[in-house]
Parts: sequence; structure tokens; C-alpha cells
Amino acid sequence: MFNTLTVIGKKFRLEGEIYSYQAISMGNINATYKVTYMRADDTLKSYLFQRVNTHVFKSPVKIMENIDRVTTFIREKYPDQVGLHFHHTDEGLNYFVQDSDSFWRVINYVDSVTFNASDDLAVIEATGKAFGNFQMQLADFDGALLHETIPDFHNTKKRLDTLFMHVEEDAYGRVREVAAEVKYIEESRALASELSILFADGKLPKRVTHNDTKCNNVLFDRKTKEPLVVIDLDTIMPGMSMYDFADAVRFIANTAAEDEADISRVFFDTAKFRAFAKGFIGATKGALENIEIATLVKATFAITIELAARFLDDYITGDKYFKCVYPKHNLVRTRCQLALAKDIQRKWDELEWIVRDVIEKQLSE
Ligand code: GN1
Ligand code: MG
Repeated sequence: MFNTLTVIGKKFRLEGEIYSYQAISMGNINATYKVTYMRADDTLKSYLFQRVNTHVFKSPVKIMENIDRVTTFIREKYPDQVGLHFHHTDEGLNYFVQDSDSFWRVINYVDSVTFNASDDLAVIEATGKAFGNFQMQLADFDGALLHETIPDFHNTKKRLDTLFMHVEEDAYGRVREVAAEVKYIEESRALASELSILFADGKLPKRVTHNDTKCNNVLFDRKTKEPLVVIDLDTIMPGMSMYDFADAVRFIANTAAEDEADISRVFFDTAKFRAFAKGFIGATKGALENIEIATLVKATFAITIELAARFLDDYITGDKYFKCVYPKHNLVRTRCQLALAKDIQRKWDELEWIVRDVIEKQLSE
């Protein structure tokens, strides 16, 4: 690895010699390394080297164009904020293709902390605020400038259609084992698909969205625990604001990990939901339309079913998309998301009430 990183560093004209490096377990798709350089004046400077998974991201150059446009826009609009800086090669590109399967990019390392989970409601509210602000920052960015790098990324209806098509094919003989999971997704199909159908028909607001709003995609200041910057801009595309909200609470309000094997530990925590909603709605106050606010809970259910369907689809088609740490990892993820979806369904009315209550309290502030 050292030799590869050395070549990449030279390509991006980084100053000094590699002093240390470590693989960072970040995300389920790309490979990331933190690489620290010792410069001529004996100071250390760290970078993130990322090898983009080109099986998942089939048009990585378009992704880098999207990222370039969005980061430039945010930097110009908010010059005092911590921004993401992608380095350029001597050809002036913000990526380097080493061979057909090796697509690299280099980002300045931002000293910060991230949370994979948190029981601290203040941190959860701050995460909501960070993603809400991100939505607001890009409110006047022209979505037509963005490539749709993964078409139908959050088209729940199409995701479910794909799953059921692969269930029919059963290429790996795994469908027998997942009959109960397929049945529940089938029963949820209409409800979970509703928003994506309306969106595809142009009946819901189209915004520029992040599309991967897990809490570990927000960097926090080590000391103040205030959000610094939203990262992982690979999936920025036109989309639904409520799906950004929904994907975040799907992850952060789960009482267990996204891949918890013991589903008796998996619940949807309404206090965490409230905290995130407070941050997100507070930041987007006045900008979201009523229909977007009114569908936050439905979107939460929909994206949880969508993720279950994506994990299950990967399982029955041979585990080619998400990184798996053990053989049935995708099945475990599926079961966990379905347990969460069932709890969201049980708590639906209470969640709707919480959204209304958060709004009323903010109006009276
Ligand atoms: C993937 O790799 P990561 O964690 O950034 C996936 C998301 C899923 C997530 C589930 C491009 O994101 O859509 O919600 O795993 N990203 C892509 O953990 O498919
Ligand atoms: Mg991501």
C-alpha cells in the first residue's frame, strides 16, 4: 500500500514524504486512508486518500464534477466556513485514474470528530441542524448543473421493483431463506413507494439533496462539539428534502447499529427523532413547503424499507455492492432495517405528533 500511496501523493503534488498512514473504516463503499506527510520544515500535514468504488460509482468523473461545483459554490457563498478541499493533479484534475479499476482523490484532512451513534440529544439536534443548513445552503444552487450520477438512487418504487425481479430470478438460491423478509416488503410496497411515485411525476418539490445523511457524515469540532462541515458528497443530486431527513433519522434514531444482529435491541427512539427534527426543522424553517413537512414520517418509513430492500437485493444477488465483513452481513442488515420499519409503523401517530409539536414550539419561540 505504501508504494501506491506514494505514487498517488506525487501525482497530487503533495509536499514532503509520507510519515504515516492508516486505513480508515469509513462507509460501506469506498476505501479511505489517512496519510500524514512530514514537510521540509518538519511539520506534519494529513490528507485523506480515497479510492472510489467504480463498481458502485460508474461515472466517477461526473461525481467529481458535481463535488467541484457544489464545494466551489459553498466556499464562495460562505468563505469563513470550514470547507472541503480536493487537491488537483498537474493536469488540473481533482482525481487520478491509476488503472482501469483505481480511481483516486485526495482531500485535506479536517481535524474533527465524527459519531457513529450518539445518545447525546444535543449532538443529535446539532446533526439535524447541520443537514438542515446544508439543505438551505444549496437552496439557490441550480440542480440542473448536477449529473444524476446514480439514476433513481432514492426511487423507492424502482428499488423494490428490482428486488422483486431478483427474487423471481433467485440466482444464488437464497430466496427460500428470506421468505418472511420478502413478504413484509411486499406488504409495505404500496406505502413505501408512494412518495417516490409522486416525486417522479413532478408532484413533490425537487431540491438539491445530499442523499446519504448518516450522522458520521458530519464532522464536529473536537472541543465545542459544534458541526463543522458535511462530508461525503458522492451522492449529491436532485432529490427530496424529506428523504435526507428520513435517511438521517433511520440511522441516528435506531437504538442499535445499522447492522445489529440481535433484532430484539432494535427500536426507533422517539426522543432522538424529536431531537433531530428540532435541529432540521429549525434550520430549514420557512423554506420547506407544507407537503415536505407533512411527509417526513412517511419518508422515514419509506427509506427504511428501501434500505432493507437494497441490502436484501444485494444478499440474493451475491453481495456485490455493500462491503460485507462476514457472509450473511447483508441479511443481518436487512433484518435490522425491517425491525426498525416495524417499530416506525407502530409509532407512526406519535411521530406525526412530534413533528407537529416541534413546529408549534418553534413558532411560539
Ligand atoms: C452506503 O458507504 P456509505 O456508508 O457512504 C450507501 C448509502 C447507504 C449506506 C448504508 C452510494 O453509504 O446509500 O444508505 O451505505 N451509499 C451508496 O450504510 O450506495
Ligand atoms: Mg456515502
